[in-house]
Amino acid sequence: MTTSSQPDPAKLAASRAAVALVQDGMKLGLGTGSTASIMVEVLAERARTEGLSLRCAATSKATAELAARLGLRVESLDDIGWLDLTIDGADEVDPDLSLIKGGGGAHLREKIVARASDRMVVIADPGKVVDRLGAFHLPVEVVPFGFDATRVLIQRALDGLDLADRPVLQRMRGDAPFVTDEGNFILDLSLEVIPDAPALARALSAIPGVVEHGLFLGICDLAIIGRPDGSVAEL
Ligand code: ABF
Repeated sequence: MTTSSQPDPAKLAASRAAVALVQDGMKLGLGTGSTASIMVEVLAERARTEGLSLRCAATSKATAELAARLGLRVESLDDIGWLDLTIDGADEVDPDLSLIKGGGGAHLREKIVARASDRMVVIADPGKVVDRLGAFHLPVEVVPFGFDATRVLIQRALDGLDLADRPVLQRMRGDAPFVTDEGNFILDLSLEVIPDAPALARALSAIPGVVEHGLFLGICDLAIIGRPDGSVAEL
């Protein structure tokens, strides 16, 4: 590992177990976030020591830079075409492998990469496992044009789903709006609990100004949960 500080042991355990699924010649999707960064370090070390030939598509500029700096071959998703396996973090994982992602603001690229993969594996620490999604805010990426109108339409959609009056807050970075890699804004929906995730996903996707929401339903194939003692559990 090249990180100066010691990596979180639970995230490291999940990363090692996920990287063990990688085979020579694979085309990989690399996630974003602190857990995915640890995984990229583990992957780069394994690729180096075993001489693996891998092609990688990154879900963010930050991950692309990290992976390239560690010697992994990073290409655009379009150049690679289709991926064998994507490994990514999550903000919440429920027992059905439904996810909330996007706390890092990269869920649009993360979803595109995950859907362009034969297999999507989530790596997480035990704090990410929930019975029901919703305690973590749900990120929604929206285009800047008509931003206020889009926010009103999102609020109305929530009203129709027994989620009235939940805060819909623009994500900020300091005094300025947070801007995604695609040049869009993020609205964070503070829902507490999501009674019907498929209905919410449909309602959000039907709003023109919404680019993508952070609900990943039916996308994740396996979740590897690392424990602080270095063991892992699979969902
Ligand atoms: C990405 O990074 C996101 O979709 C998710 O929001 C976040 C998880 O970050 P971390 O691993 O730092 O908790 O995977």
